[in-house]
Amino acid sequence: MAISALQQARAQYQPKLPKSLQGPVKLVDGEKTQSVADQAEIAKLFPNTYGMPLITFEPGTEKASAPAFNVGVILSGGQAPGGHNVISGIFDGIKNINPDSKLYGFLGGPGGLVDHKYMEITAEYLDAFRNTGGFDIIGSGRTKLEEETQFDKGLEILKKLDIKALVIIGGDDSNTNACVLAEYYAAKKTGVQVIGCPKTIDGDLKNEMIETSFGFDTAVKVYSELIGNIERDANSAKKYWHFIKLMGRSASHIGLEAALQTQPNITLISEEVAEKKQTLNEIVDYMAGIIAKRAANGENFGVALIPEGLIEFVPEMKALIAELNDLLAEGSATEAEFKAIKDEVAGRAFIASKLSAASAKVYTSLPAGIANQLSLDRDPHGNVQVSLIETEKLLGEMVKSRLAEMKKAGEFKGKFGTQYHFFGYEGRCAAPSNFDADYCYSLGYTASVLIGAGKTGYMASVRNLTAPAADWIAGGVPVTMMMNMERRHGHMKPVIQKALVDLNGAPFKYLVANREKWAIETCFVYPGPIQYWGPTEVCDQPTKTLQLEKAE
Ligand code: FBP
Repeated sequence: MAISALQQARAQYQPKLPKSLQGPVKLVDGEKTQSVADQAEIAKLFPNTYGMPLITFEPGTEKASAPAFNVGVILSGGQAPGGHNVISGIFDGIKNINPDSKLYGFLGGPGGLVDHKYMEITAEYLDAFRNTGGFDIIGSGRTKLEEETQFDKGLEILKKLDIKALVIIGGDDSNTNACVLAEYYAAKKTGVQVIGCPKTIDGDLKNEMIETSFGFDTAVKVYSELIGNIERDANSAKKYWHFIKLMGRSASHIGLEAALQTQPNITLISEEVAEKKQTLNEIVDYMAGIIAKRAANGENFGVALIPEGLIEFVPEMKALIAELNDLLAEGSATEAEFKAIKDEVAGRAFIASKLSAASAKVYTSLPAGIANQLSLDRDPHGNVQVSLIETEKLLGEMVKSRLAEMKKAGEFKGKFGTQYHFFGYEGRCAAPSNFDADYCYSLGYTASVLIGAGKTGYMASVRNLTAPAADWIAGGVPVTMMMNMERRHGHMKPVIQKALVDLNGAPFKYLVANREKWAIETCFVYPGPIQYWGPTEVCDQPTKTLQLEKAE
């Protein structure tokens, strides 16, 4: 198979490990833990895995050795750069404990465990994937592991393959489910351990013990390169406003980090929109105001960053979406009546007639294309798929109308031409940055040590990430420690608390302190492509988010 020159050279890269993992490892138990909230309920739901101590690794004197054992691994959910290095870390870690240990990969995500689809990951097979992006080594999937029948089906194959431990590499929901599985297998005394690893480009799986999820660093660096290139194009041609939507689902961490790296003119942060209870018109006024001010300075160009989940955070849109979800629920009479209407204008009028007065007003004020997307694009659960809604175009069209009104009133004398972009998939499988290559390998290696020590219900944790890799602190954090109770699909459930952008945190405050200047003046920064070789300040920098948080 042909591989690129970069891939060939990158295959030789030996990821860096923290000092504590470079030789024999000593496990040091810390304080007993409790969940971030709802302690009594969570303790009751997880009698076997609640309250366990934090674990920190230190350099030890005795090399761990054990009879050969088998481990299974699952990649769950959206791709994130570095997943292959987590697997490499697990592989090298378990072979270090006993060279006859084996690693099995379940294929296509959690569904592979339930459907007994697996492969053995051999040294030869793995070598082609070291330091590469993607999840194609075993594939990923979004099947949720939630039902006891799935756990039992999984156990059959784990027992058949004599697997001692399962590593689940996933986001907050997958790690929540990993913990439920750990508890279930512990309660049934199956002898199967479950360990989690924090993955997601969205950056919303983070807390005191998990400083960042893997993949965030590389993905945002890729988007920042592209944004920087667009900024330079905008500043060269001086004729377009680029509206760029960025992945990240509900959280705006990606948009915030990309803004810190590239200093665009406008950065919307969903969490701020929610906090200020901003309406769509207020957001549009804010954007149009900046565009008019720049136009007054003769600058009819700029760059605006828009988080993927924005519209869910605009209270009036949230209410409208909720009403539409109910109204158009699969199998409902209204849905059937609506589907029978072939004319789009009549269809929109029909929907408007069924909505509350407030939601009807918002719905009819939307550009026709967006109103159609809201009523047509639904997921298998009957929900509007907000990620498919072209928020960047919605805002572009609304800003255009607003600027036309301002022109009539003599408040805008410039020109407004737009280009639209959506960056997400471009970054999810990029070759991991040195940071992610090292971080992921360390996470995988950490998981192997936790397995060797017989732990279950833990997430691999590697901290102190703004220091050189040798000084990173590795260990384990009980997953129950990150949990609280939340309402999901009408029921209260224990889940890992999602970390949205903290409006009191240093990264957001930095944006606020600078955004007026960045809006009017042209302060673009062009980060360029990720570098793998060269000066450490170019190749090994962690994200600005991590650096600002650390300096707090
Ligand atoms: P995870 O939370 O599973 O890591 O996925 C994140 C993400 O990349 C989001 O940013 C995006 O909204 C979503 O996946 C897209 O999902 P899909 O790959 O199913 O289109």
